[in-house]
Amino acid sequence: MEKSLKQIFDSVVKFDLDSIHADVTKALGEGITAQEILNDGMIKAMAEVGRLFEEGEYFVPELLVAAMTMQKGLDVIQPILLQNGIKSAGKVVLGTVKGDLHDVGKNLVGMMLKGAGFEVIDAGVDVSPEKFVEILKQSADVKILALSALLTTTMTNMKTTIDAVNNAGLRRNLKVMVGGAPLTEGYAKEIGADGYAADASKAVGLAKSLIA
Ligand code: B1M
Repeated sequence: MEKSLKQIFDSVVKFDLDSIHADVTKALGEGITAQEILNDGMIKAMAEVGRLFEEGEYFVPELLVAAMTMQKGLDVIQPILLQNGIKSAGKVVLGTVKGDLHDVGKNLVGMMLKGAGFEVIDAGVDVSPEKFVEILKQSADVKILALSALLTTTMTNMKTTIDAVNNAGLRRNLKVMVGGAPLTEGYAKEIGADGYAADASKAVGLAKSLIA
């Protein structure tokens, strides 16, 4: 791994909130691309943080500060990810489902969608099915509802959300896409989603294909 990428990796794993901004800026200055910084620096680091948590070396507070560190790093590359934005490919409502507080992946998906020209309404985290329905009722022309879940215990709330949206009669011109670490293509089909994406860049391809 290149030295600057290793530095970014280390800063996220050791949640060095003070140096991550400078680390990412330095790497960009050296010609390392935003994609490389994201995939080989920050996302790899979060996988390592997850491993340390599973092994009992890290606890919830460490997870939290690592996520804050990654978010701070993402803020630096955000303008680059947004650069290619062509105005409105379509409106997307994006949120993490009820009971789930994980938002780094959701934010990344939102950033990439914006970069691809989508207008993104961020519903936040721990969003109940009723809240999603309310937001969809209030926002005209939403083409896609994008749901994120990181926990096996909350992914079931994607189905509850989809059912609530269907029952409210909002599905006619609306596609639903889902994503998040515990999900699979098969699960997405089972719960009645129109598509599943494994990562943020695949989410962009999927969103484009859903409204094509
Ligand atoms: Co949590 N947590 N966490 N955590 N946490 C995981 C998810 C876990 C895998 C860790 C582990 O055990 N290895 C585990 C889940 C186990 C499971 O259910 N299978 C876990 C657990 C158990 C928990 C708690 C229950 C811990 C506890 O309290 N005992 C608790 C639950 C709280 C809650 O939500 N109710 C909890 C809490 C937290 C924090 C709040 C402290 C913090 C999140 C802070 C925040 O998000 N602001 C946190 C963190 C940081 C993690 C890990 C370490 C990192 C998550 C992350 O940000 N990844 C995570 C372990 C891991 O992922 N390796 C873990 C980086 C991010 C870029 O990736 O979010 O996967 P990700 O998003 C990807 C894809 O999944 C996909 O694209 C993204 C980019 O490529 N994607 C989509 C995501 N959403 C998408 C939507 C799409 C398409 C693609 O379309 C709509």
